[in-house]
Amino acid sequence: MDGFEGNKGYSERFGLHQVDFVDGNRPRTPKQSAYFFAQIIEQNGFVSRKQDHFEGVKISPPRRSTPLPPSEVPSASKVVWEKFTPQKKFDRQMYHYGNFSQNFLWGVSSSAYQIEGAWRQGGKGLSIWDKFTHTPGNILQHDTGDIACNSYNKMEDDIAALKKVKVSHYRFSVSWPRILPDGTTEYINQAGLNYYKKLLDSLIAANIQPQVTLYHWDLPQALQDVGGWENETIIERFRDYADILFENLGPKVQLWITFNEPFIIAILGHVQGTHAPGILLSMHDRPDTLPYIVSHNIIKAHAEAWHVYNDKYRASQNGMVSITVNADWAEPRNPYKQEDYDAARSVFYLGWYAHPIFNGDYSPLMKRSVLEQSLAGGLTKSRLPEFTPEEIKRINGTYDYFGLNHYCTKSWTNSCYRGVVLLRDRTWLESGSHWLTMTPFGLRRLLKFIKHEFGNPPIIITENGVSENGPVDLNDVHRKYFYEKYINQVLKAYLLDDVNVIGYTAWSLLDNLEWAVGYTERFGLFYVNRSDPDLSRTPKASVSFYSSIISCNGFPDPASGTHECWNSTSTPTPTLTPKPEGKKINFLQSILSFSDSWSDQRFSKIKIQIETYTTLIHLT
Ligand code: GBH
Repeated sequence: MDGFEGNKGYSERFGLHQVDFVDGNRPRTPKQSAYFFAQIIEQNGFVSRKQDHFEGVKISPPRRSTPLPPSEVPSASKVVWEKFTPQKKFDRQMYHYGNFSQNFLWGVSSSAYQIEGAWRQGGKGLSIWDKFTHTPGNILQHDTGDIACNSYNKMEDDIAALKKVKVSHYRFSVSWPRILPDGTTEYINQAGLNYYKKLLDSLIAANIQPQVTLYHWDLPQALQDVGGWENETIIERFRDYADILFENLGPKVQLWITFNEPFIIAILGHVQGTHAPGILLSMHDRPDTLPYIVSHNIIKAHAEAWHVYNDKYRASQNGMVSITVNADWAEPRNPYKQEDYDAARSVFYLGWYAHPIFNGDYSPLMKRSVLEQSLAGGLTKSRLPEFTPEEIKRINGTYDYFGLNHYCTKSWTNSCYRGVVLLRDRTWLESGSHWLTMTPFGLRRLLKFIKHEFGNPPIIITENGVSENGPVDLNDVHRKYFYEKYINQVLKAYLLDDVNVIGYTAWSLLDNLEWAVGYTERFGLFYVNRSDPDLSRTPKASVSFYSSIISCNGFPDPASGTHECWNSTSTPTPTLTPKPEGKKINFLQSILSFSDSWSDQRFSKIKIQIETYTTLIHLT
């Protein structure tokens, strides 16, 4: 316990127990370390790394912490943390050799607004992103998607790029206003349908399977004018749009995605205002139920589209329809601290969408936390709308696989003063995007989490990738590092944890319009020269590297001989020794360019947004 430290008196405290020297009884309070040490004693050392489960470890929170209500919900995150918390860095980084399943899908991904350009060509109507990028102050350096990569007119170049990577599938999205200029079936734009039919034919001719996203954020502006996702009539509009795509494109498509990242639509579009339609909740006189209503309608619209396919097209087309949710992995900052553990558990926002679709209804955890926050905010009932029993039934099971976008892991803590807080772990490598650190280990954990939480569905990783900004360097070592490490973790999930991963899709084929930050952050496997009027595409070094992983269908063991599939220009086959984390890559922090190039007003808007975001994210 804390005691008398010679000439330092009581100012230095070495105790496992704190002693209150003001109180005549000298009460002792155990510190966190006391519990930790007790645990070591109890286990007579450390839990063996060979053991799959983290046994006998129960840590009571320190006496003075704010007690958090125990979760009545058994969360799969617990299973994952218990398995991985004792894992040493060495094991975490250790290479695993082996192959994916024989028909594993290897692809790259893109989205319509980010690459197509041709914003007023071929009868296309306007989308909310056309309006948003043309509104001054919304996009860094006033970039727009007017021309983007001009993929609408450069189909051959894109197909050539895809062939170079040797992908087996290509994920792209359809621009809703290109097919239905005012969002309704009143007028169907044949030129738009023809463009996608031609794209599908070219892909099939190149032996590349298409994976088509119906909605990657570019809502017809005409529908936004009548309330967009807030207006529940959008459910029928989306169903009709889906019906037209299934009917016209379906014979050429086996893999569909209804929505890309509904969480981003709800939060960035309708709370923070950094994405179209640009609603900043705290600055509008809007009900703060908005993101919940938007999400509620998206979930129903997804279910309706799935049912249309199921009822009208499945028998003849026999494809798979699902939704893509985005998810970070959440780590408790200190896994031995109950508050951090609870903090991390509360931020699994993917369940907002996945739970109703995969398990039926919003999760009890979601319901409880939104209710608590609503009551704490002075409301008399929860902000979260309810599904009727019929709706629950209609939504439950509307998936044929699990679509996952994943970029990184975040570390969480709970401080008594500030509540749930996101921390930055300085040891994690950075990228060209301030929000993205290279944290490969989290992908394996997230995959295992999804397996347990959502009934072991087949999973397709529909996006995973990294960015750079600043000067162009075609030798993108950071991207090679990223793909090597992340894909190796996917392999571990598949081979060691029995996760049913059936495909992997790299984001992105081309450097493209990275939404609010314009063309400043580049996620492409191919560099797009924006000062060349032809917008030429040049492969970065990661192309041949990723292509080698594809040809090898994973990571062949060098001990079993030389492998033809390893392209000589890609990095040598990894060795058994884990590579060091590497030097910190000095990318410009995009957050700095925010303050430089965006107006002060814009910057303060971001600060408010970050706060709103932190509050909201906790609700889920
Ligand atoms: C995906 O979103 C998108 O599907 C894809 O279109 C996009 O290009 C890709 O990732 C890369 O971002 O600057 O703090 O406001 C992933 C979700 C949404 C995460 C935007 C980063 C900006 C955070 N991304 N968000 S912030």
